[in-house]
Amino acid sequence: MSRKPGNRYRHLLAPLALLCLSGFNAIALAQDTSQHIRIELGNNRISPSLIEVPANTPMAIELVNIDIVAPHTFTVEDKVGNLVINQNVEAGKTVATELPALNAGSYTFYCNKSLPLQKSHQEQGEEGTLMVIDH
Ligand SMILES: [Cu+2]
Repeated sequence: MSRKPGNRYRHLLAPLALLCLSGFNAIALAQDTSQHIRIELGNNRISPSLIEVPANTPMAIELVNIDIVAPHTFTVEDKVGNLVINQNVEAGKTVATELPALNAGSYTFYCNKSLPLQKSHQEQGEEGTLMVIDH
């Protein structure tokens, strides 16, 4: 049986590509407003789970709901519990919006959906950390 050496790892390429596409890179860094941040909602997570943005700078964000059934939200509260953003995204849809300028600090982002008698989406893993950094 002969095997071409070049084909040896071909079976690994598709899974690797999928990992990359699925936001396996867990950190999004945005240096300035010329960039926008793509954020995926669904499958019991929000990806990337760590997002870093500059302080006092509104940032364009693209919210992609990769779930084909359920709506999800991208929700951020400030330190006293006021909503900074609470954007709903229907199943399979993408919403382009803006993360408002924020003071430096660490914020939690999460999905605020929940169904009766089930853990909330946040409790199921749909959350992450937004680091707002002074420059
Ligand atoms: Cu959700």
